[in-house]
Amino acid sequence: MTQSSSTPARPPSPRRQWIKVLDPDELPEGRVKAVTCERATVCLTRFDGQYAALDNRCPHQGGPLGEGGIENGWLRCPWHGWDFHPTTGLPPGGYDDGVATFPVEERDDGVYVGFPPVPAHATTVADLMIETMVRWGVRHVWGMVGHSNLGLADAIRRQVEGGRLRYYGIRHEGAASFAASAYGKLTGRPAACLSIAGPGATNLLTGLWDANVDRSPVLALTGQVETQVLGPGAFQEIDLQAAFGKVAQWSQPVLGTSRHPELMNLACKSTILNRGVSHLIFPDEVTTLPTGEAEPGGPGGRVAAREIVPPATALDAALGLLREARRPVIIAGHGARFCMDAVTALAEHLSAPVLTTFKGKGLISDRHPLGCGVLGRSGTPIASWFMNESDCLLVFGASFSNHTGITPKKPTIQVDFDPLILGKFHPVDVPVWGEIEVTARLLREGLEARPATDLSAEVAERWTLWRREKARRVEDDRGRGVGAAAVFAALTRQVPEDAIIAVDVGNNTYSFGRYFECTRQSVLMSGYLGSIGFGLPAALGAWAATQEEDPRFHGRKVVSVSGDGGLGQYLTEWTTAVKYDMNITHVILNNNELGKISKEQRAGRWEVWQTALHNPSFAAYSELCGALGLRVSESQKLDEALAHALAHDGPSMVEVMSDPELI
Ligand SMILES: Cc1ncc(C[n+]2csc(CCOP(=O)(O)OP(=O)(O)O)c2C)c(N)n1
Ligand code: FES
Ligand SMILES: [Mg+2]
Repeated sequence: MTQSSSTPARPPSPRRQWIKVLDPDELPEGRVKAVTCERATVCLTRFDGQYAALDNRCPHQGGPLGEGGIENGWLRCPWHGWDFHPTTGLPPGGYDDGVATFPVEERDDGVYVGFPPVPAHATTVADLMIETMVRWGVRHVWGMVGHSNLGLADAIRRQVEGGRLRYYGIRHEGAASFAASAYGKLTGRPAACLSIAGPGATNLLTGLWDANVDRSPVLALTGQVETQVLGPGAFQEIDLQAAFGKVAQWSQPVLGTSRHPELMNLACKSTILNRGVSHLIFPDEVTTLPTGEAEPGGPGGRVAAREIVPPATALDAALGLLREARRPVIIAGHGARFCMDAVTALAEHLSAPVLTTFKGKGLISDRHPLGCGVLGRSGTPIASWFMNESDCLLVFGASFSNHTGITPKKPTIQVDFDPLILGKFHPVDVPVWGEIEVTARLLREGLEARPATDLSAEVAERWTLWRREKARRVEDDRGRGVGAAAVFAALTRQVPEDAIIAVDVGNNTYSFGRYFECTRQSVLMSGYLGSIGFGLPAALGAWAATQEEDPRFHGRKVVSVSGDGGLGQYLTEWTTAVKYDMNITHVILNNNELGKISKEQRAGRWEVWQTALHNPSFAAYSELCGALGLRVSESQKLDEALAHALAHDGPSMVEVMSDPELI
């Protein structure tokens, strides 16, 4: 029969794909088995000599029928015991709303199921929002996939497979947020971390607080229970907006009726401009809703240039103070990280020594004729000497923490992009609200160059004294392990000049601040939060930046340093470094104790209590994970081991058996 021209042609019915699911007699009579093909999972049954294939999802709550059993002639769901006929899928009682079935054929070589074709993917809310995130420049996500974020994870997977995003599955969500925070500190650009609802989300909190207090841009993407059960306290439901309310400067749930790209636009804009945490909450079912014709968002026209010029009055006051000063010094904090060319040019113009905060360690080379190293508790006597001898402090991007101890007793000019930081802890003579690079340039243009004074000779003289003292400490040996001065002297010799170094917290880190001499390295730390455990996950974050094209980071070596207490917090992340073949060298100072706490207990006249640690051999652990592991017990062996580990192509760990007293 021919079709009449007036009847529209019916679209050809989609062809099933016949796939072999069982060998002959693989499934005994009366048994069931789940098989997944073409993204469909079927529950195969053999009952009364007949094979059948039922949809594996129980219509009640999605229970896996293939994990159930046949009893008294009924297939029973393992979750709440609903019954279905093992071959027709129909429920008892003559109802017809059972489980869907798939056609089955018994052939000579086994049992085949006719699977329906996989429907074409329709863009979802999650697809649209993740694409928007990528358009804003987010290149990396660290996280753990799970029940309440699978729609979101699928959207991330699509971007990863398109080569526009990288994803790293970590072992604890705390490592995901630390990695993202470290990436933000290093690059100034946001990265994302992903978790499920409830415990995954709460695990993110420490790293997010790290980002919050150190002003690092981080996007937190958390799953949430379905909106239908939100409120009364469903499984893994916590009030995420309340839990993240203080740590995220922007936090919003994504609803079915939201303007989805716009929410992501605002999350990204806010994390970049406020340099803090933005948080999006994705109820499970919302992520997979179709989006129709909606277009993804992006940064075009949403972010203004930020090179703001300080007010003329503030600039004039700063110029006046600097013209009078005989010995001005510059103090650079983490906030000056991306503006050091301009700050250093100003320092050279004025022949002003440059000190840094601990978080700013390395912003000027310790080999620069005006570089004086770190000021404060983890600092050098060079920096404190020049602060005390100066008659004017010019401070860029520092927050005046106790740890740094910038004196309130000297005339001070403070420059920052955030007006709330200006004069935060004590009044300053000239607070200058402006972008640091612009302000440093304007100051240089407004000031006469100072003839090269003998200050650089004085800087060199102070370094000679300090290096002499450090050399004496390198020789210290009580026969109870390697001293920190020797470790960091060897690291100074061995670590590449442009390495990225993530440090931790504890005596090991204070010693790093004092003894390690920077050239062009970038140093990352958990500054205001001071969280032990930061070092290794931060290295995961820094390594991601080295995989980008950006010449500022591309191909640089990543080194992390921690104590045994700190590394213990995220030890399993070493398997993450192995899984993604990250070229990271981790140096652990193993002194078998929470050394900094023992010291505090002694200093406070407490009993030294509960600071001893029971450790594995970290070098052996590293080998067990599939990485290089080296152990050093004598300072003479440090250089060789470090050189070997640093040259290793892949993750390597150097465990230095350390004397807790030689710090
Ligand atoms: C998450 C967290 N818990 C506790 C502390 C308190 N704390 C500071 S240093 C330290 C000891 C660190 O020990 P270790 O990593 O072995 O370094 P060490 O001082 O021995 O070099 C502790 C527990 C902290 N800063 N962060
Ligand atoms: S999910 Fe099957 S009975 Fe509840
Ligand atoms: Mg220790």
